Amino acid sequence: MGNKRSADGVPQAAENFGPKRDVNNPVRLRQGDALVIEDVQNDFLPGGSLPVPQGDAVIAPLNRCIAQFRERGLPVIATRDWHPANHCSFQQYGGDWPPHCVVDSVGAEFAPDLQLPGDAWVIDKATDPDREAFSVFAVADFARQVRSRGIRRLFVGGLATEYCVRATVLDALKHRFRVVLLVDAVRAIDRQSGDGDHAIREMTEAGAEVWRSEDLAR
Ligand code: VGL
Ligand code: ZN
Repeated sequence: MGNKRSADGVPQAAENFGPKRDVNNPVRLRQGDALVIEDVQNDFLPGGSLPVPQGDAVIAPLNRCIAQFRERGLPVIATRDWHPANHCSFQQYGGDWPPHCVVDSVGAEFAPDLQLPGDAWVIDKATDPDREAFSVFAVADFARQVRSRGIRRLFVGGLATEYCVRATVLDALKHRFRVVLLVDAVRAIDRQSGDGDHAIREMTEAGAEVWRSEDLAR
């Protein structure tokens, strides 16, 4: 038994913790906004080595967001889980996971259907064999670089809700960025039923706003 889902598979917590959606009051993108796409890589999709259930469902909403950010000349940041073959998070090296997203493998490539712009800012993380790093803020200098580009608000989607998305969102808030969680553009591994919804609750309690991709003003 999985936990409860709305018909379109969007995490149930979205209904409980999201804003009261008002079609007359959509989120307006502005200077200082950036889109952050977490780890939409083949290994996290159905058929990959660490598949997130319905992981491929994030691609369509993310493509809509990419188009909107592009139209306004706003930056798109895409992260990659980018592990050496002997990474400590792999079971054979004492970690929790099957090997996944190994540097330069097909599994580590971005999903082919993800319409990343040519000038997307690609950030590799968890590249050190001895250190797990879910958050993109674990990458040296990331916060300073983002801030130096005038970015103050991050719209975050991708995989997986309770690992990389959660860690990145909580770190972003600690670094005093505003954060919008794109709730229809995330999916959870849910090793324990409810992990994803619990993570959404933690993110909102820490100060993230929750919106859906279609709530971005046209
Ligand atoms: C992730 C588990 C292991 C993630 C990465 O991107 O959320 N999860 N490595
Ligand atoms: Zn990983």
